[in-house]
Amino acid sequence: LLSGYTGPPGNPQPRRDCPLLSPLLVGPVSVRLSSPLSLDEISEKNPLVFPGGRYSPPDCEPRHHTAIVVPYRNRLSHLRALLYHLHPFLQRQQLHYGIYVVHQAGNSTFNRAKLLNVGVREALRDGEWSCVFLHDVDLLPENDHNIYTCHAQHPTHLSVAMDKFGYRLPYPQYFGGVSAVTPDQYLRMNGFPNQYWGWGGEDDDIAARIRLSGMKIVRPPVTVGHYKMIKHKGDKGNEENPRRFDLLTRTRRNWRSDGLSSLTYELLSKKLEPLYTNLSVSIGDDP
Ligand code: UD2
Ligand code: MN
Repeated sequence: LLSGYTGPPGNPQPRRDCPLLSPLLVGPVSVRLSSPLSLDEISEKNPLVFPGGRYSPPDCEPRHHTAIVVPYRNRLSHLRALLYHLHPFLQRQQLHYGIYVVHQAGNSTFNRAKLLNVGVREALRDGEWSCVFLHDVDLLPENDHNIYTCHAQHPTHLSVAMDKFGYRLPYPQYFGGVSAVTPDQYLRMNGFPNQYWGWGGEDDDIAARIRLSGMKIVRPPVTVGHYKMIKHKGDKGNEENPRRFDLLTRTRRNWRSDGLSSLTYELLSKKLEPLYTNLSVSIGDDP
């Protein structure tokens, strides 16, 4: 090849792959727990984010394509803090990413795992993603070496060290907070349970599915997996689920029939907001 040859005239030069390790990473970051900024102000700070909360690095070909799915209802101040923090965080990681907020419409009992099923299915419809993150709205990562990508074989649990648990894993099978799956892993475990209405247990069910479908949980080092949880009280409509212990005894029997394979819902709207894609969804209620 002649040095300096840039291809036939008018043909854009194929872009260089992004480096294996982003040069933009800074390591530990301090997070502001509540953002005084409005969504408009956050948009102004993120001029390269496209409608729907999409981003792709401007100067290199991204190696990773990550959708972030956030189960959501009535937590606007947390959502603002998350978007304020996460957009620059993911941009420093040089990812191609998109943020999906799955909004449970109506006042029925909250169902985090079912919302996650909806979010994964709808995000994958967009055909861009090789990795899907399942992200509580109130968790802010404190170290950008905690890279938001998937492991090829096994589901990942990212929020291993949270302030609320004294920056330690509360128990070995813990899978709550922030985790990630590839589309293959998601299919293999038949997604997440649809039957956990109200607070608790659904994360342990997901961890059990991972084991039952022959996979394991991988994690970043504790020093890197630091998160702050914005302090909050329990939400109305998400009271402790008294049936969670009983349901958990049945995961082994139920995981193949309850999950992605039995998922039904009505997508009320899909709207490309400046900082995220809003999926408004009707998922029914605790029978
Ligand atoms: C823990 C887990 C969480 C989940 C939950 C039990 C951590 C850090 N997280 O969270 O992953 O397993 O226990 O269900 O340990 N949400 C709303 N609106 C509501 C209710 C919930 O948006 O009215 C969403 C929101 O994204 C929130 C998530 O659901 O972060 C989990 O609910 P939570 O924050 O009330 O529960 P928490 O902190 O005990
Ligand atoms: Mn929380």
